[in-house]
Amino acid sequence: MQVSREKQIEMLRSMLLSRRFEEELTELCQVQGKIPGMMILCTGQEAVGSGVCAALAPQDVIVSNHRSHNHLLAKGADPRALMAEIYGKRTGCNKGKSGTLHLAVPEVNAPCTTTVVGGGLPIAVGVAFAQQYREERSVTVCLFGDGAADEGSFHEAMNLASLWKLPVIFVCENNLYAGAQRYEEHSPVKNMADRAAAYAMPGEMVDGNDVLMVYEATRRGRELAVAGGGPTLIECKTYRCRGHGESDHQLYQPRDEITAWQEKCPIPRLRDMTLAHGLVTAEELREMEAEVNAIVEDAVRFAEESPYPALEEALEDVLVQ
Ligand SMILES: Cc1ncc(C[n+]2csc(CCOP(=O)(O)OP(=O)(O)O)c2C)c(N)n1
Repeated sequence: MQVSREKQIEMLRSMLLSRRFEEELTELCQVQGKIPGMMILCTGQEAVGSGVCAALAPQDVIVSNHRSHNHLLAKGADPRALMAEIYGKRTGCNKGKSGTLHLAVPEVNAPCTTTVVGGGLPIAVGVAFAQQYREERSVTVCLFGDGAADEGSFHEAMNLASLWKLPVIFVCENNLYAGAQRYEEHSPVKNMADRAAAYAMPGEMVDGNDVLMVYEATRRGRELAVAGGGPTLIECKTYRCRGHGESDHQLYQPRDEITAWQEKCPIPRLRDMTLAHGLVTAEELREMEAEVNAIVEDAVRFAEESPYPALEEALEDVLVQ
């Protein structure tokens, strides 16, 4: 099926925004030392979140993980509120209490980012159960890494989702590494998508650097799920171009492997294709890049000018039972 011009432009813009946002984060934490704590980026993997979210409706839910910036921006999170949160400011989407690793943006139906590897899977199944129970026409997408697919929670989530035909799409972002461990060192199956057969659900393996393929696979998974057909497992083969976090020197990643994958970067891939097919002009592309730069600049300014939360605020929004 032909992906519309509007969708292609939307995905290109979404990937560009995500890349620019994270380039700025690298500068802010590594060069300027303005953001404390661990910084985990998705550079090179943008086609996954941007492709998935472009195939979703606003009412659909995503459950993300520690590598979440691209997912949240693609789902429509406000870059200002995200940046302020990453700075730990009161104007952040979680009032400065989550920082980069636990971002939640309920307004765009991204209620949970969990850093517990594999922890998002049962949560997503629970959300999908609620959607089914309430007879909503919506789905939940759980985005997780290849490492998470080797946790027990993965198997439990897949089993229950299939048994109850829940409207959930499992998206495994296989970036070849789980921390410093290569895929082959932690998983005996060649393709994570093959595991779908064990739970009687469709499994699709796609080039995770091809945003159109990711989009199409998600669209199919959504169609099936809202029709009551149950879950799908989509494995997106991609690559983590930076270290696990920004303090990781990537000594275990062969240099030529990184270079080879950088050459398969999803952004120029879609940009060149849209240009070649006459879907955008070079001038329109320049405008899009300028617009994205301005959004990120504005988000940084907003975050810097925002106050930190007061000490007493640490006791607010705490659930006591
Ligand atoms: C239950 C649990 N075990 C271990 C960790 C430490 N840890 C954080 S990220 C990570 C690697 C996860 O790899 P993967 O799921 O492939 O995601 P990626 O980082 O590649 O996006 C590990 C082991 C954790 N946060 N939670």
